[in-house]
Amino acid sequence: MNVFVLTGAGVSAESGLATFRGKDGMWRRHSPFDLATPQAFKRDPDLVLSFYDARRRALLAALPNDAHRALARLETELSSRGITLFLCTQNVDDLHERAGSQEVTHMHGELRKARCTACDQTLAWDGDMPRGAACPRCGASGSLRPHVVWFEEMPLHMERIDAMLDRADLFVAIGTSGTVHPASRFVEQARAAGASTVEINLQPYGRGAAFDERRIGPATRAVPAWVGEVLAKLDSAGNL
Ligand code: BJW
Repeated sequence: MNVFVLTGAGVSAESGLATFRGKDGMWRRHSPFDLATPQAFKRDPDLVLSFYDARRRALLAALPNDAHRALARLETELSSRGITLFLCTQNVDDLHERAGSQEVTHMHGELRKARCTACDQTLAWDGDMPRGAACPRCGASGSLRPHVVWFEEMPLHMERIDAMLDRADLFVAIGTSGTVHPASRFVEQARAAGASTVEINLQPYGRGAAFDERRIGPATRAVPAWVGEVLAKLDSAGNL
């Protein structure tokens, strides 16, 4: 049995990290075309690096919440019963890992890493990113960028994600607006493979018809409640 969990910015909102498209979302205050495209980085690297420096500082001050912790517990409990939980996040934060999740697939990259555009190596990076600095691995100058996936770039780990969607028995989307391709199509792909589908969100997501079940509420309440029910069902029936 395989469980596929997709998380988005809403799972980290109650840890104090802004979402993108909500009322106080980042894309309400800034245009993604100025901050999250390869062209924006080429045009004004200082603006883009400043945006990511501020977000990295906010991330270092943030803590995982009860939703992150419930998903870490679910992974442990399922794994002890021989069930795989594949946790795929669109988030660039590391709050799932800090809550105890062991396997996290970051399809849009990781804020606490830098990548060299010359040698393609990634490096742990917790400070502000220097402007025009040389890559410590290959020495190329001005080649470091945040290890995040911008619009028009290919998300990471797609082969593995597709394989896990195709074998999912249960698909759960948590705190994502479902507006960004390719994550927006995951629910249909999992459903076509025969998975039951659940959405957990503060408000219903546009692709409602693709979900068998919807749970509306803040992630810190709705996710622990859903995890508790899944585990209780497993203990009584032995399957999901
Ligand atoms: C709560 C809550 C609480 C709040 N509890 N819930 C036209 C031009 C150019 C490109 C395109 C185009 N049309 C389509 C495209 C493709 C484009 C795309 O989809 N654009 C659309 C926006 C139109 N996609 C891409 O370019 C992607 N690449 C690509 O498609 O490559 C080709 C390809 C082909 C075939 C296969 C595979 C690929 C790349 C997308 C990269 C996205 N990058 C960003 C920035 C990452 C770095 C960073 O963090 O800065 O990723 S954009 C941003 O959106 C970020 C997020 O991961 C992503 C998704 O957002 P998310 O997580 O859903 O957040 P929100 O804010 O939208 O929603 C929050 C939700 O939480 C809401 O529903 C709330 O209700 C809820 N919520 N509080 C529970 N407490």
